[in-house]
Formats: sequence, C-alpha cells, structure tokens
Amino acid sequence: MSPDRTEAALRLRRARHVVAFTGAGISAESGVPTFRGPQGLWKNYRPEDLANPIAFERDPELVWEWYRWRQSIVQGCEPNAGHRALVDLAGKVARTSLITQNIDGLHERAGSSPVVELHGNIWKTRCTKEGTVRPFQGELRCQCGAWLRPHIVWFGEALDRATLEDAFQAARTCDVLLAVGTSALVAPANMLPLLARSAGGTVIEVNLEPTPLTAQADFFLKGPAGEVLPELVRRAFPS
Ligand code: BV8
Repeated sequence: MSPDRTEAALRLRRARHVVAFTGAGISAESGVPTFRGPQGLWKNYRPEDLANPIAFERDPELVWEWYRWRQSIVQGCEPNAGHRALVDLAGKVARTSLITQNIDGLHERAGSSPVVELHGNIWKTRCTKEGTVRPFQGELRCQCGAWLRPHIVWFGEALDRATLEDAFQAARTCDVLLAVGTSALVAPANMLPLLARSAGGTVIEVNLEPTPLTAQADFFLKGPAGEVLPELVRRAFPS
C-alpha cells in the first residue's frame, strides 16, 4: 500500500469523529449514472432543462418523465462495496456522520443510518401546495389536487437550512472527512471539505480523477470507491 494510503488509514484509525461526504461517484459501481461523466445523466439533458423549478412549472410531465426514468435505473441497482465499507466504518469509529449529495437512497439500503441527504431523495414526493412529504407511490397529484413534485433540491433552490447547518457543524467538528466520488462542483455542498480542513480536520479524497478539491485535500486516493474504501477500512482496522 502506498505511504499515502498507510498514513490515511492511520488518520482514520485515530479519528473519534469521521464525516463521510459522498457524491454520485460512490453509486457509479452500482450502475447509477453520474452527472458529469461520459455516461453522465446530464449528457442527455441540460440541468436547466429539467432539474429546476421553472422547468417543473412549465412542464411537470416532462420533469416527472425524467425522474421516473431515473427511478427505474436506481430500482435495478444494489449498494456496492463502497457503500458497505462506510457501514463497516460506522461500526468501528466512535462517531460517524454520513452526508450525501445523492438522491438514490443506496446508503440507506446498504444499512447506513442516519443518512443526511443534502439534495433530497428520488423516492420521496412533496405536495406543491401543502408541502407534505411522503414516499412516492406512483401518483403525481396530491389528494388536494395540486401537483406532487420530487422531494429533491433543484438548482437555484435553497437546501433545507437545518440540514445544511447540521452538515456544516459535523464538518467543522470532525477529525477526518472522507470526500468520496464527488466532482466538488456543486455549492453549497462542496463547502464541507473546506470547512473540515479549516477547522483542522484531515480531508481524504477518493476519486477516479483529481477534482477542484484535490489541491486542498490532505490525501488523494485515486481509484474506484468500491475498491479504495474497503481497503482503507481494512487497513485502518485490521482486526
Ligand atoms: C443554491 C438534485 C442558493 C437534482 C442536485 C456558479 C458558481 C458556483 C455556484 C453556482 C453558480 N451558479 C449557480 C450556483 C449554485 C448551484 C451550483 O452549485 N451550481 C454548480 C453546477 C455550478 N447550486 C445550487 O443551485 C444549489 N442551491 O445554491 O441555492 C439559494 C439560497 C437561498 C435561496 C435560494 C437559492 C442547489 C444544488 C443542488 C442541485 N441538485 N441534485 C437531481 O439529482 O436531479 S446537484 C447534483 O450534483 C446531484 O445531487 C449530485 O450529487 C451533485 C453533485 O455532483 P456529484 O455528486 O459530485 O456528481 P458528479 O457526476 O458531478 O461527479 C461524480 C464524481 O465521481 C466525479 O468526480 C467522478 O470522477 C467520480 N467517480 C465516478 N465514478 C467513480 C468516482 N469516484 C470514485 N469511484 C468511482 N467508481
């Protein structure tokens, strides 16, 4: 194992509080398309076309068609070794906070709990009139007659304030922040690693390629999350 990986494993072993901050890359090996890769979701559509409130206002059916298509992809996907490694890690560290940008629900299906979903969940809907959040059950209209929308944070929409503050607080107080499978392009989520670093935490990035975060990270572990994370956890907690 490279000295970097050995040292990163040592930091993880010593940590009392670890934040796992994940993006679409951790679900890639499960078959969920990422946003900004050659197979990227946005390849077929531009975010401004679909993942924003104006697009929904203009054509709710089209937006729902896109999300139903994405649900059908996620439905056929299983959590992978990367998701499971974070479940293992949670059993070995005094405190872990799992904060994801993903909306696919795979961390929960892997057994992680609680999971902070910064951008919502593709399996939940919200009534556009009453604001009630409930599991998706196939209907696109609320009993009150108003449209149901995906309970997802679209571009240009604010994240839930309390959720974001909790996430920021976790980043500020952790000893290690693992940034896994994120291009670190989307704000304000991409502030988490920087908050951890400025508060003296160690930032370990796991990605196939460098990102705008890499220069700020203490460790850049290049490789697929489904291989790097299990190896890192095994190395940190050999017993
Ligand atoms: C807000 C839900 C304010 C929708 C999503 C100009 C500059 C800076 C910021 C802005 C700007 N213009 C606008 C903004 C703000 C904007 C933003 O950040 N835009 C970016 C694109 C520039 N942000 C917002 O609009 C946010 N809201 O700012 O509100 C406000 C305040 C008050 C009042 C009103 C408004 C809302 C952002 C949330 C948008 N919703 N998702 C949906 O999913 O349909 S974001 C979307 O991107 C997903 O959630 C995704 O998770 C997220 C981030 O992407 P990643 O997860 O990082 O995925 P990506 O494909 O990009 O990268 C994958 C990575 O994995 C790659 O690095 C790849 O190398 C790696 N990888 C691939 N395979 C593997 C792997 N790594 C390891 N192993 C592998 N096997």
